[in-house]
Amino acid sequence: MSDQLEALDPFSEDFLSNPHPYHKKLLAGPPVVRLERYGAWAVSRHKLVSDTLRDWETFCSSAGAGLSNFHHEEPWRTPSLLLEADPPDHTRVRTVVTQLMSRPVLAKLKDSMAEKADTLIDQLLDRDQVDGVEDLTRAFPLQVFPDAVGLKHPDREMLLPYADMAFNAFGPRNALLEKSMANAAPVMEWIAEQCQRESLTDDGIGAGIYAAAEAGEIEPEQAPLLVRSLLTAGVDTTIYGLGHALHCLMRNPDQWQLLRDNPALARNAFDEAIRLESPVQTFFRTTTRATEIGGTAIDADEKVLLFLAAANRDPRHWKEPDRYDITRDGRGHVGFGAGIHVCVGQMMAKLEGETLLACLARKVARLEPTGAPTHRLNNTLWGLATLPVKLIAA
Ligand code: QZP
Repeated sequence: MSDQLEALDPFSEDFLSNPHPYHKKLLAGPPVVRLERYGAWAVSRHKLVSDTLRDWETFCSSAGAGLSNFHHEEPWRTPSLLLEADPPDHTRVRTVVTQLMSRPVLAKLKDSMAEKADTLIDQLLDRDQVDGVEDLTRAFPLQVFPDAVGLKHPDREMLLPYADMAFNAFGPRNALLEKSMANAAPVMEWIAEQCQRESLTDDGIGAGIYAAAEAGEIEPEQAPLLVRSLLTAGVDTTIYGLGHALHCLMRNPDQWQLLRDNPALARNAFDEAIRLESPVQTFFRTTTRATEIGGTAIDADEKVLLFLAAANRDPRHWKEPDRYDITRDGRGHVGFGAGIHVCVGQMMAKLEGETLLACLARKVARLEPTGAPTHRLNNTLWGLATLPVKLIAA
């Protein structure tokens, strides 16, 4: 059993296209598994994943949050000031971004977001051919998040191939990564341009980052890199999460009915989809010193792969872990990470989720599947490419 686990390739097509049976095997196995082919350690149990994420002094991020160890390998892009940094460097920039994603900022976005959801859903009601992903769960974040950042450019599609590259790049140099990087140069150039002050409106989160630089809270050259963080991490993650939420509601008519009866459950319905399907399946930390996890000794400068998705279904922690239950108390799930690097945009993501699902609950009587969904493979992200559906108006 343990030998089998050591031969696992969590970045193979086989694993990525149907991860849950593998997560079950990992959860039933020893607390830590040596992944021979990658020379990394893998952790899946909820307690160990959560504890590891919180111990940033032993499990650092500055050597990269992917398989590649920045102490030994050149990063594919300038490292992120947020994700790929440790205190004290991390702390200053994180504080600025936290404030720009806080409750008062989100409160101001709420009404316009709800209007955009309204308009979008009205266009789809009773249409025969709707792709739940393309027309709804991709279209919505692709509009509202860049709007919140203040991106002037009207065409946001380029954000998708960029995110595909970034999230594949946390894994090994396999065919998935090669394919997404095939046309990297123009995409990277476009992104870099959108991160400049001139590409941003005066009233968005991006302008807020530049204002923080003017106020001396961060260095001027850090501003475009922080905008880059928002554009990298803020769109595709939510797209995958919303796709899962819609799919979960389609597969669980009882939960859809609960949501229709009480649209106030929309926020939890979204968060529960994040727990159950975990759009961000995995990422890595690097040991700063010799340590142990669950009794297994681990040297310094080793990569540790954290299976967020497995932890989110660990039966040691969750009752009926495989059940989609929109009334569940999901606190403690690690779908947004945990500790000092916990998703800084999670309130924004939840606002988007709450807004779209509540609007659906009010306007749609039934979600009728009209074909089989397809998955989109990525070394880090798990989600749908297409989801044929008919939205029967209420
Ligand atoms: C990606 C960045 C799940 C995380 C690995 C998502 C993520 C967070 C931050 C950045 C990129 O700062 O570029």
